[in-house]
Amino acid sequence: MRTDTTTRSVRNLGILAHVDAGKTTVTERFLFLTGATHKRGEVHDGTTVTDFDPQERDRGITIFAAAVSCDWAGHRINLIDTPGHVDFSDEVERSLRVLDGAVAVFDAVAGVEPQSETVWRQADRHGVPRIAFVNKLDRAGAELDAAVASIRDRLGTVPLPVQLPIGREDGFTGVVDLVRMRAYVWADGADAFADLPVPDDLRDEARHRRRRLEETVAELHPRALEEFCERNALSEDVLTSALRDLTLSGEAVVVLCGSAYRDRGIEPLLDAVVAYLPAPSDMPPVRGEVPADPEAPFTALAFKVNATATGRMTYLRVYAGTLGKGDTVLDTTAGRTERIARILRVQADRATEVESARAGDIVAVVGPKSARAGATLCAPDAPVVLEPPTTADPVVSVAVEARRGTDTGRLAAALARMTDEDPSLVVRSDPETGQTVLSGLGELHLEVAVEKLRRDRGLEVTVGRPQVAYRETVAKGVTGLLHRHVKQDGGAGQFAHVVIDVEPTENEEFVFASTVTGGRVPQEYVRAVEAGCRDALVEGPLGGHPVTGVRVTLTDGATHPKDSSEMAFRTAGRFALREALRASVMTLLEPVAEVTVTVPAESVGPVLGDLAARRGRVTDSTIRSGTAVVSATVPLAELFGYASRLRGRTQGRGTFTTRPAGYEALRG
Ligand SMILES: Nc1nc2c(ncn2[C@@H]2O[C@H](COP(=O)(O)OP(=O)(O)OP(=O)(O)O)[C@@H](O)[C@H]2O)c(=O)[nH]1
Ligand SMILES: [Mg+2]
Repeated sequence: MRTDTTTRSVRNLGILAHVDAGKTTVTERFLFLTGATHKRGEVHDGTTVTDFDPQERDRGITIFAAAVSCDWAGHRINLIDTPGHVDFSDEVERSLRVLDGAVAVFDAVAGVEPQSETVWRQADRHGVPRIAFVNKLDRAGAELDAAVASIRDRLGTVPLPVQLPIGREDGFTGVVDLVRMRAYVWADGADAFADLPVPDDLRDEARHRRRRLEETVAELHPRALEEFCERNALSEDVLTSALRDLTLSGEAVVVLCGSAYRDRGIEPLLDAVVAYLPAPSDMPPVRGEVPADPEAPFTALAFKVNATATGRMTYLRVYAGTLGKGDTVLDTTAGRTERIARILRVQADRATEVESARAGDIVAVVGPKSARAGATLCAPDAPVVLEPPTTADPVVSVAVEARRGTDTGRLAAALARMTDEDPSLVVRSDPETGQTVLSGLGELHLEVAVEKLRRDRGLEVTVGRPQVAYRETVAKGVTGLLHRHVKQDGGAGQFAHVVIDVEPTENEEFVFASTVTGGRVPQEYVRAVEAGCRDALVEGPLGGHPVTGVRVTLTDGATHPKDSSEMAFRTAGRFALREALRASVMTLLEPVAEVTVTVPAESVGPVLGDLAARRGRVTDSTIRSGTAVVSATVPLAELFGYASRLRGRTQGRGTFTTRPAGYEALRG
């Protein structure tokens, strides 16, 4: 394959982290230092480029993934600043699907936090190579070594620190680069950092750490090992290329450090992005699908849809080929062709029009009217379907209603558009009450959605109390349940007999097996029974909730030479499982969350009492230098309103984070 210089010099990366670690601030500094912007915005002033939504500015958090680009050292960096709050992890998932690499940002005081671990695992699943940036080294209590240890212990990876901080906390002024063995110092008020020899008092420590870095790299990398054995040291060249290889293979993670807020350590981080993270052409062809070749047929994945005042923007990651303005493309997901009216290079809330986009690019297009997030757009004569990003199941719902009856239609349209933009939001109408129910990933997710209806669409809505999504599972099953489906309705009769066993499974999945012998039930009917069982799982006997964690075994059955059909067996399967579930001992499951509460030590008593009252189970509790950290699993239903309650009990000094922890039997 020929080398394409354009594709080689692109870096598509995401900035990932726990809430508040400093992703948006790092992004802002990238834009400033590369000359893409002319002033530094601050999150607390509501002036950053990527947190441009009014709600983001008010709340001081990122809610929507924002795409920006900048140029550094002859490379084009397309980057996506992602939200850290757990309720928006679907936004992170969609971004990860189209990225080639990531910078994981950590707080130097807290180290690896719950959501850092979640996004790390997400990136693992997508095979996205990453480098780590330990931020906020200027804060009191910041400790690079402790953060590195938590990366090793909690993320189970091999951290490779390539820098040594100069100065501590407020006196943190720079870093020693252990690859080049130079010191970079950022003086207050200076335009650029000084590139200096390693200071005398750090020379021994720097040599010692360089040695450890070389040893670790040599253990993991055959060519480095060869040189290390020959020369008892690694050259800068071999070390750099080994660090790149180890990053791409995910065997180890390069760790840099700094303070984004104080503008320290950002230029070396940009250098590391270029040096270690992959170009589109370095990645396995879209994880096995199409090679990153601009001459190949056009193939792109829509990962974000945004309905703006100027029209519907569809964000694309182009994997192969070249897209020109005016081209017609096929949306294989929806099965329709769309014309590309405009191609835009996006800078957060601004965009410049371009004539074309090629393999490796991230752009937005105007024209497609129906492509949803996750759709594949491709050349009409070379149809492909790329794997869409997965969407998490909603766990919290609220009933929404337009305050003015005349707004009902507008509300429905606005909700439909919102679920197009964010597939983790689901709208349905409650069959019993007729109410419109909006479901999402958490209380904040829904609060933001409702606020968006108010602000962007001027809709006044009444919102019901949040409810959690329950599930049902089998505690004790039944064996030998026989269902006879025989129906004579004028035409051809329907005949199907099935016998099933039902048991609980270990995890939450549905397992189906057949032990029928002697061809008593032909294979196509067995498949029909399985489909019928899946139909029955939609509504359990306890309260009509989805059923999980069931193993169904088809043990026997009977057919009729004339009157059997797949349809008859599917219906029989559905009724058989429905009856079997009614006869089984069923358990109601509710979503639970892992909660980590950080409070002043003197408030720990009331906080523990409150968690117990919320049916929480404390799993860990530590007190260190006046601060208590309590971990607990708590039913999600009990966490509504917890934020304000905690603030009240701790005079505003308590904070907490949550992380979904699956489903558990309803706690008494
Ligand atoms: N002391 C200190 N504060 C920082 C640093 N970097 C960021 N902050 C502050 O930390 C807060 C959170 O920073 P953000 O950049 O919004 O963090 P984020 O990771 O984008 O947060 P979310 O998008 O909401 O998950 C802001 O008040 C920043 O000013 C740093 O290096 N040192
Ligand atoms: Mg942010």
